[in-house]
Amino acid sequence: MTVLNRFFVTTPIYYVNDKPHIGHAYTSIAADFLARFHRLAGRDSFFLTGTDEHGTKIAETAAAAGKTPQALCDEVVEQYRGTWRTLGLSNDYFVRTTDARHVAAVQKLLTVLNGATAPNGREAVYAGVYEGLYCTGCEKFITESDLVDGMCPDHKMPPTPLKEKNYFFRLQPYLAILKEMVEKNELVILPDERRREVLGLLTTGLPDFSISRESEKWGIPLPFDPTQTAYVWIDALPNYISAIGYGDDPQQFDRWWNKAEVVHLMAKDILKFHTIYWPAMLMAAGLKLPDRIFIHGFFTINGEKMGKSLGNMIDPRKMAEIYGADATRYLLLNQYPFGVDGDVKEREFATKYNSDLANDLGNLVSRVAKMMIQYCDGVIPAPRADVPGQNEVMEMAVDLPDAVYNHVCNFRITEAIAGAMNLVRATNKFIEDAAPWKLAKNGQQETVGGVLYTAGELLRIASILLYPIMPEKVREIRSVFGLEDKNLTLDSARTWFNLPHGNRVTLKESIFPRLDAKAIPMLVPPKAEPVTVDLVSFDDFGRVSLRVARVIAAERVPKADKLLKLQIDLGDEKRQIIAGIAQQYAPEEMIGKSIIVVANLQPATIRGIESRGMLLAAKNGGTLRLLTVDGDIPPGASIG
Ligand code: ME8
Repeated sequence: MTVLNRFFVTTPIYYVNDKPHIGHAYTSIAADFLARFHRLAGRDSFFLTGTDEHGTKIAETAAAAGKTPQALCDEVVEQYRGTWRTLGLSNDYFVRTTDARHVAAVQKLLTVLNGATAPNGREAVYAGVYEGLYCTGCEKFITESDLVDGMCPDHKMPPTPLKEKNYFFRLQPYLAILKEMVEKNELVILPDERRREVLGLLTTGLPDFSISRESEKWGIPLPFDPTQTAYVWIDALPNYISAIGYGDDPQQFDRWWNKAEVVHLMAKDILKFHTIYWPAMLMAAGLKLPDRIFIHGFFTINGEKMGKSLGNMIDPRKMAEIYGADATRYLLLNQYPFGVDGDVKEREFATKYNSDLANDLGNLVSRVAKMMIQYCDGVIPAPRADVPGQNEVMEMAVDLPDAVYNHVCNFRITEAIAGAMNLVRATNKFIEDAAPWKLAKNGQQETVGGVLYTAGELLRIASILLYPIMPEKVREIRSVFGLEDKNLTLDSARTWFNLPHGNRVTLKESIFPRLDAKAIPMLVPPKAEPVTVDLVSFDDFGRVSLRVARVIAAERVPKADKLLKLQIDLGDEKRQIIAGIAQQYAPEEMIGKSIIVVANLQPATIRGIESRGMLLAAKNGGTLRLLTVDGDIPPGASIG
């Protein structure tokens, strides 16, 4: 394969039925990493992302929220844009399928497809009737055999039966051609496991697919039959060409589609659309195919599929509030090798942050800077040839930029980052071994300078290699040593003794402050422990008197940090109870609340104070919430 000096990378365009989660962020950060790295290497790069805004899923979500689909899209798209800004994405364009530019390009493509002839001599697009089960969650037809207990296994909802006129794309005649292209790696599908999966699909054969819907109105009308709406996938896939001028800018389109290496990134959930439907559509339209399609891993959270209903979707912006944007990028892309499915364990974020970023990288920066300030009057010292250990560490570093870039070119993102971090660790070891503090004690001032220069030089090289994953932090690191952005290039990482001696060193604060893992709020709440109970009879339950009580006064119990003493009104009497809620509720918050108490509990003495009754609360791990009564129920009312 000839490597074109232009690189065009895309993410899927994400559905706007909900705000982004770390699965979306994972693909987007990976694309950003690749685009930034290729730019470092001098490749002209274009990074595209955006949102998928048409179709039944969006229309239904909008209706449920009492909004027009466009209003919902306009709202959620800002969540995406905001999140990508927070995470420092350097996308060159953001495509929305509701943009007039995109709509015009899709209509142009549909017109071309409608006039196209398939390789078997028949028309590529034809009208027919579709009858089947439609899952709105997947935005696709599914078969009876896909269902589990009558529901779509991915979306846990029953599909809708549909029978309507549709236009179809004649896929059959393209399958053999596509298979040959995949076999010959003219269309590269990675990793190999996914390539084999695609070859399997191409061998067993797939039916023609429908490209329009009669029943859905939220979408792009077919130019040759406006009673029909383009199927959401037929509308979405062409974003990859509409965004670079397919409809309106032939020069730009030629530059980024025909004369660039085109790479699509995604997870396995949308493999078939990208590796079969999209290439077949492109062939029918007489357009070039993408060059490489990379299917990265799909991940679960603490062993479960991420989903709104499970309440385990991690918001990347919340993650960035805790760890910082660049560390979030680092932590997400380092969860497991790019291309391999895995489980995200939130507890490991803090451990990895502290070990890799606070200890290895952050400490290295402060160490080198502090020693330059202490031993070299706050300026970068001059290099020296006779520094102990220098040759060994230089040998490791000399080929590293190319080795790391080779990983990048082959989507081995995790290995690329590990390569840069190994240089950080090797630099730490070099300093430990050379022990400049000992040399300083022995009066070997010039060698101290030489050691620190080499350490700074290694750090400079590491900073370039780490820039694509942590752009802002790397800028901070480089500003400590007065390094200029214009030298953020792979060539500069390949060139030795580029650290300008004489530069002033300024260390303000720690680049990656250590985090106290225990103090970090969990983004995914722990699951409620399963509660096992013995069955009780109706009569047993009837013996418990549950009543509404109003809190009249509340105070803390001295020397008991969990207890509150409450005076309560039970309608016909006033009582005192002791409750273990002081860590969750302040005394003043309690006053006036209508709570539920077990009124006929035997009195007890707690810390020498009498308690006559017990209030009810829901507990989950360390979280505790009172049961209260909503509305106008007077104190004393019984609960049944
Ligand atoms: O499918 N692990 O949009 P979408 C890893 N609009 N990546 C994940 C992930 C997870 N658990 N969850 C989501 C659509 N992703 C269509 C695409 S493109 C022409 C139209 C990432 O919002 C991953 O990239 O459901 C996946 O393929 C994509 O989000 C699906 O995003």
